Order: sequence, then structure tokens, then C-alpha cells
Amino acid sequence: MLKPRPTPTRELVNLDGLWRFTLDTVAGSHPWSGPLETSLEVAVPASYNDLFTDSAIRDHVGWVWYQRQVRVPRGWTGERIMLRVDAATHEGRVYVNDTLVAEHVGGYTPFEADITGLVRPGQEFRLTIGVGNELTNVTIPPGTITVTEDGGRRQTYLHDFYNYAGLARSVWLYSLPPVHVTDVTVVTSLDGTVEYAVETSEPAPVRVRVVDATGAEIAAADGASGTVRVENAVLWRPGAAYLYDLVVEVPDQDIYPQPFGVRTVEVKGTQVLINGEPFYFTGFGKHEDSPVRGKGHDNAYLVHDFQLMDWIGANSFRTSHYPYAEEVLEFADRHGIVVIDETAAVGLNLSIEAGLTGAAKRPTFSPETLNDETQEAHAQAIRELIARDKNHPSVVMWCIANEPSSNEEGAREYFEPLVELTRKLDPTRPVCYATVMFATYDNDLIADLFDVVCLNRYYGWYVATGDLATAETYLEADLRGWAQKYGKPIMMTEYGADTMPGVHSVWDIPWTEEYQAACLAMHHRVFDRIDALVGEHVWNFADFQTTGAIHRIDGNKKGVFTRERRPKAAAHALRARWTSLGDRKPSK
Ligand code: GCB
Repeated sequence: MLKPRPTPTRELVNLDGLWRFTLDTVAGSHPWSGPLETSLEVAVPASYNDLFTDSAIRDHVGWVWYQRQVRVPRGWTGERIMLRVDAATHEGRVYVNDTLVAEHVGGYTPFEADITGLVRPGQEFRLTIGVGNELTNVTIPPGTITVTEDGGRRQTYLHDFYNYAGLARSVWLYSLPPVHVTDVTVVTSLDGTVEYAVETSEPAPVRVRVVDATGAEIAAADGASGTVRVENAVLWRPGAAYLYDLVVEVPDQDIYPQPFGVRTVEVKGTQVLINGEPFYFTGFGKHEDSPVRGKGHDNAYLVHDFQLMDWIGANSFRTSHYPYAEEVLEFADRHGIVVIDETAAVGLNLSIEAGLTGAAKRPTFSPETLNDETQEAHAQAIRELIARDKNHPSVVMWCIANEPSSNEEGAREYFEPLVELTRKLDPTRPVCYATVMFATYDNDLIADLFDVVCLNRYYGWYVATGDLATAETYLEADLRGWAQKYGKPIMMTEYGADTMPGVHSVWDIPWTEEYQAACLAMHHRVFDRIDALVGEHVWNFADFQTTGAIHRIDGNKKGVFTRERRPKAAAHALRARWTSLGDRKPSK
């Protein structure tokens, strides 16, 4: 799905700002059929949960309503008029005046509606967006709704971040010429060959031009698909981005520039190669999370987070545990940061439920739990992720799930078709999933289907807590086991320790700043002894909000930075390591 951009043939109106807001509390009411009766206003983009003081809003399970008036620019006569919601977490329903124009399930990917027939250039309409936050056994991510003793509804889920909801990304009104470009796919080779495929709203002649970063046209071709050749192509490299535009034209109708980089990704033996050269990932699993905004996209945090990643020597991150705002990927494209792009398939693991909630043990994959319908929702999440992000040079790998119960019966039947689908939709990028601690090289049932073994491990924290010597032997045995069995590259997608800033000790005491630094250093000693290791992503870049739990202090504290982005001691230690690693890790 193309990102809306202003071009000579397209105009764009941003609808962010303050909207009227209310909870859906009256069953059977139709809040979209008139002005919302409310004094509440809500910020867009932002998760709504932490904006208000009322816990009934923060903990609400169900639908909420956003509403505002929108005026269509008067010059849009004869154009198609489109409405685009960058994300409605987790489900959206869009009404133009009284008419339902779009419904979408999946909280982190965009959707849009053609509203041409319902609105008039120069005139206003009432835009109402319902947003539902319920997670069930057939949503991605999954969750469970229980009814409490007092009759209230409670949402539980097995992922470790707060279920922020609402319109956390931008909403747009934009115009399209009657005949327009609907999709562009670009695949590049190191010799400068650019394969492209363009789709249009109806059959029409297509012309493409490649424009370099100075604005000069350097190649052109006719036809909806084919190849163009960029002579002496400047490669998109980690740390040295270079972007071209494929300017797609439907003559006399539409112009759409699609940025792209010339680069390749490939897995060979135990290496991940970017542009044919081994790449070693340094960086983090992140979250879209900040005080007050929740998951609301914020350009100030975007800039600052990338500054901190640069400061610390991170060359990459994983969009744990859902697709991030497109602005984030575009920033990574422009600044040469490498991205592992993840779906929202997190918490597909009922084997940990019994331990966490005391509930009876249930199988993860079964008709009553995660079933064919869940798998279809997961497939849709993969389709929408790839449709949105396929042209980003920064994205080098798809991560289709975080910590599924991959050692449980049914895992292979569930995942095999999803891996096939991912490869069919994008044959150019490796595919991975992040493996949970309980899935070992001995009992995991799906690792052979994927290109890179990605491991989330918490030695020194959940296992061998406070005992780094034991943790070191466990970690090394674990990594060697995977290396020996699979012969694939191994990426450490999570490791770390919760840390309260300001707590110190001369001993190995969990939660202290020194312990976090020592725990990471222990991991790095082991990593440097494992040939197949291709990268290290610390969990997490920054502290983030979760549901309340006895092992969480106002959220997860495994950040190397606090939630306000202040460095803990480990940040300085990581900086010392990562800024002296160069392109590769030290010889093993
Ligand atoms: C994990 C999860 C991550 C959690 C982390 C933790 O394995 O992938 O979402 O936040 O552990 O800190 O427990």
C-alpha cells in the first residue's frame, strides 16, 4: 500500500490535532450518527489511555469514538477523495457522516477508503472513527477477555507491553487523479539493475524515471513492469544511506515518486550479507512507547531515539513487537539504519499462561485456542506488513512472530504455510521468528523453516538470576547447540536485565545499574566466542509500560535508557563496545 505523498498530481491534508472523544458505553447507540455528546477532547496521534486521569478510560475494554469536522479542499473537483488511517489499534471503523466507509482489523497497519461519492469539494463532513481494543484468540496479537466478579470486563494478554489503543498515528485526507498509480514494487541488484512493477487503477500507459539524490534523471523506461539500469549505482549501505526515487508517471494523469535504495540482502552459510558483505547487527529491540503518548508517534522522540542509537553505536533495531509508524522506517532509510521488521504476532504462547495467571494449562494451537482463524489473521498481518514496507531499503529481514510456542504440538502446521506465504510475497528478504527460552535446539519444531536463528534469552535474569558465572556456561552451551544443529546464522534478538536507575552495588545484585552492565558484558564475552553469531540486540532500548505485575515496577525496566531516554550505566558500557567494533565483531 502506497504512502500518501504530495506530488504534482496529489494533494494531502493532515487531520492530526484534537478530536472529540468518548467511550462506547451505551450498548446499541450509534455515536457516529450525530455530534458526539462529550466534553472530552483527545490528541491524534496518541494512544488515548494515559491522556486522561479517569481509570475507566485507561482500562476500558471495547470501543471508543473519535470525531471531528473535516473540510474538503475546494480545488478537488474531479479528483478521487481518499481517507487514510495510518493505524487504529486494534480495530477501526470509519464513518463519513452516517455512512460506514471502512472497517479494518489489525492495529499497526494502515487502511483507507475512497469517499469521493460522499463528500463535496469545499464542504465539510463529519468524520467519526470507532476504535476497538479487544484482543481474542483470533486476533494478532491474541488475548483473552474475562468478566470480573463485579461484572466488569478485563483484557488479559501474554505479551509484555501495555495494551495501548486508539489513533496512535496520523489520519489523512488526500486526493488522487481519476487514473492513478495504486502500487509500486522495486527490487534492486548490485549492478544497478532495478526491477520494477507498477499497478494502476485501470489499464494505462506507464513511464518510470530514476532520479538520483541531486534530482538528476539518470534512467528511464516505459511499461508497467520491467527493468531500468542505474549506471555506477551508489549503494544503500548501513551507516551510509543513498536513496533514489523511482518516479512513476501515468502520462497526463498521475505522478508518484517511490524512494528506493540499491542494495541486496542474502543469507549465506552462517552469515547475513548486505551488498555481499557480512553484516553484524548491533542495537536493540525497541518499542513505540513514551510517557503520556503511549504508542503515539512523535517526531521529537523519533529524532532523539535515532540520535541515541547513533551515539551508542547501534547500527540496527527490531520493530518489536509490531510494525512501527512508516515515518520510522523512512527515517531509517535516510540514515542507513538496518531494520528487522516484525508483525504483531506476539504472545502466541499459552504454555506460559498457566505460570503467569494461575489458569489451567491450555494447548497453544487447537480449535479452541489459536486456530485456523488466528492463522488467517496472522497471514493477513504478514500481507499488510509486506505490502506496506517492501520498498524500504532499511528493512533487511521479516520477523513473523515473537516467542511463539514453537516447541509445542501444532507449531509446524501453524507456521509452515505462513513462512511459505512470506517468501512468496517477498522472495528477496530472509525470514525469521524470535525464539522463546523454552524452545531449545532440541525441542523447537520450526527453526529449520527459517533463514536465521533468532534467540531471545535471559541468562542472568530469569535463569541463573544474579549468578553470571552459571549464566555464562548456560548461554554458551545454548548458542553452541543451535550453531551445531542448524548451521545457520544466529542472531541474539533479546538479552538483558531489569534495572532501576540510581540503584547501585559493588556486588552482582539484580536491578542495579552495575548488574545490567555486567550481565551484558557476560553475554558479549560469549558472543565473541561463537562464530555463527551475526548480531546482538539488547532488550530493550528504553524502559516501557506494561500491565501491572509483581515483577514489573511501573513497567519493564530492561531499558538501557530510561523511559525519558536518560542513559543508565550500561549505555556507556555498550557505547564503548559498539563504537569500537567496526563493521565486524572482534576475531573469535
Ligand atoms: C521477552 C519478550 C519481551 C519481554 C521480555 C522481558 O522474551 O519478547 O516482550 O518484554 O522478554 O523483559 O521479559
